[in-house]
Amino acid sequence: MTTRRTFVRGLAVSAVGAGIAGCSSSGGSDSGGSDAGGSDSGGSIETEEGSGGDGDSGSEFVEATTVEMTDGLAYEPKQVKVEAGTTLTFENVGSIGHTVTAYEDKIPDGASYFASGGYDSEQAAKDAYGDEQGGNIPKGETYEVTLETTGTYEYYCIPHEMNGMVGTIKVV
Ligand SMILES: [Cu+2]
Repeated sequence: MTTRRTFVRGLAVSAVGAGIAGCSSSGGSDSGGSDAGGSDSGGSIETEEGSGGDGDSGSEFVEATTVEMTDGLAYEPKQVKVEAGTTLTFENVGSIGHTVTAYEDKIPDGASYFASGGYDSEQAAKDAYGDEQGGNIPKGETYEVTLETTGTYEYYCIPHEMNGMVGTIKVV
């Protein structure tokens, strides 16, 4: 028991650290901006707009069918990639309750809305959580969602959004 708990906590801590490192490295690119200025003015912007697929940035997305929710207030992996029609399972491996709540304006056009508790809108999910913790996924419980529409979905944990508990699913 003790060993397992230590292991889980260690994972959570390292994931948070990675997240922070990721943020600060992208934000910190200003400091190195002096050498980037000259060479970047070429066609790189046109290329990005033209392709639109974003397939090259896939290295940040992990192929997985299970996302763990931890006491470190994080989804692991934070960025997950699945094939359309795959069932994705969110599992609470810690003791603190969480939700999986899609941002209604950050899912692909035409995609079905999803939220733990089965709510059909973000507002309904937020209201239900505020009223009676509707949609809460307690310790040891899971929530499953099957996404059919390709594209990128962003979601969050209602009680821990302010702690950075957000995630992204890319359906391909
Ligand atoms: Cu949470």
